Amino acid sequence: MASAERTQEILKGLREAVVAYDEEAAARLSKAALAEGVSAYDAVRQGLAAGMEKVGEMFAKHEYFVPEVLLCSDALYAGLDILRPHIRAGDASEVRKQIVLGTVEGDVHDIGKNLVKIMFEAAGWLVHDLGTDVKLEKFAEEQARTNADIVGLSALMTSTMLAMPRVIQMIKARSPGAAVMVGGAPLSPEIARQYGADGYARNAGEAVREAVNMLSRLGTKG
Ligand code: B12
Repeated sequence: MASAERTQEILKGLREAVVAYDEEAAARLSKAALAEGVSAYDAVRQGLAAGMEKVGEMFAKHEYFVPEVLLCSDALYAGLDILRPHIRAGDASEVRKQIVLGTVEGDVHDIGKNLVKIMFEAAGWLVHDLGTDVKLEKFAEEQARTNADIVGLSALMTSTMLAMPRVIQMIKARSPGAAVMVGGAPLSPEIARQYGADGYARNAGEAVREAVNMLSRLGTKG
């Protein structure tokens, strides 16, 4: 069992490895976490995911650009692949929640959607990723098939985001209890409300927190 100081050292190292897009260090420290008895869940949440949140902030401040963000996510995945099999159900209330995620029809932008996916996976959620250019009815079908708690819709264009209200209606008609969250650069909290979405998050760093808040606000699940 690692001492408190050693645990903090490993968690800090994991955060720094993601920010420095150092895949080798992320993998090495993830193995060290397991070998020394640091909880895999803490290593993901307080290590890798916290590092990725920092990367999101750096992206927002134009300190990092898309290529760096992608390299950081490679480092995050290098660690996540090692730690994920060791996360035990019940480690946290978020574990085993499910989200259907995709970019709406006509839109092929997926860098942001993939970052959102990473953050949910890092928090232990099961993500059903439908990819990009997703046929509108597919979101409701997949939600009904999986009984996912949330459907997350992404759009990066002012033209494609216009389909969101229809998608939300289709989901609600089929499963009134399912919550819908929207995101993407042209969206805003006001547009999300107008569209009938239950939640909105500005970036991947805020998405999981907002999803958890949304579910407890709605009181349907979670
Ligand atoms: C990279 C990029 C591309 C790449 C996409 C590669 C890929 N695999 O994604 C390529 C080259 C393919 C591309 C193509 C096109 N693009 Co483009 N593209 C961009 C660019 C430069 C960056 C987008 C990006 O990845 N940002 C980085 C990520 C991290 O940020 P993000 O996507 O906003 O995601 C964050 C949040 O929005 C949020 N989020 C995102 N989704 C979700 C979902 C949920 C549920 C939640 C909670 C949160 C959330 O969290 C994310 C992470 O923090 C933008 C310009 C810009 N600065 O935004 C233009 C841009 C989006 N593209 C644009 C256009 C017009 C096009 C094309 C039509 C160009 C053309 N003429 O061919 C095609 C469209 C093809 C299509 N049918 O979709 C326009 C859209 C204009 C508009 N307002 O409608 C933009 C804004 C450029 C511009 N200024 O004109 N593009």
